[in-house]
Amino acid sequence: MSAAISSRIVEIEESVLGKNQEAADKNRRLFAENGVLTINVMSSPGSGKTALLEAILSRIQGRLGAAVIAGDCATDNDAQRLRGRGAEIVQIVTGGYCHLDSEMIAKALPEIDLSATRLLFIENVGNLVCPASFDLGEALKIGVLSVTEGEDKPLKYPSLFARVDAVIVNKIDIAQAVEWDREKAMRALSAAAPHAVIFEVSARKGDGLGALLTWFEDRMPTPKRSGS
Ligand SMILES: Nc1nc2c(ncn2[C@@H]2O[C@H](COP(=O)(O)OP(=O)(O)OP(=O)(O)O)[C@@H](O)[C@H]2O)c(=O)[nH]1
Ligand SMILES: [Mg+2]
Repeated sequence: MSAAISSRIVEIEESVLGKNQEAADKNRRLFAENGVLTINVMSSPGSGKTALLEAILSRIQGRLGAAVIAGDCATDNDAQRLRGRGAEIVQIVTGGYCHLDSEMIAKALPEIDLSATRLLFIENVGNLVCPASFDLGEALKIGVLSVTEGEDKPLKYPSLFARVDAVIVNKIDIAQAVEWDREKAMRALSAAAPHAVIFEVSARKGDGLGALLTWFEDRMPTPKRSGS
């Protein structure tokens, strides 16, 4: 690749990320004004993001206002699964794009009553690479790693794991059956995500979800809107 072409690619990347950052900053201000804790959930396809959100919404139903923006390349399957648990659900179908960006989130926000929302989960498109580069305006980035994926994934996809505030190790109910090497995984996580809090959970059985929810609730901001 010539030097001219590669410098043009760098310019385009910078302009895409710069535009993304502007909308992310606006989203973040809106979340802060409304006292919404926004959580960007990222992982490979099938690690259990939607299953986790189904379990979390069922637990907080009637107690905490919650909403989910679910990103998917092609379907609204996740939104259909998440409905009926007392939360506002918005599906973004990206039409093939491998990640959500902050402008997509900004366009979805009018569909959510932020003043009644304390927790807003964003289920990113299943992908361990692209979502990591796009700030959506969230307060917390969460990585999900399931025991069926292999203990080395944090080392193979370091850009995502280096950015997350917490890692949820999911599907621990089947850890033994798939010979999950917990020590090896924890070594990989402490190298790739040294600052992340680790939660070991089963979205299916409910193990570990109480501690995870307490961690979220401890981080919920108070609304800054005047009169509230
Ligand atoms: N045994 C077990 N299976 C789980 C658990 N969590 C999720 N699964 C299963 O894993 C499969 C994938 O779960 P999803 O929730 O669709 O995963 P996802 O990360 O949302 O997938 P994408 O949206 O496609 O990226 C489903 O068959 C779930 O039932 C768990 O804790 N234990
Ligand atoms: Mg999903």
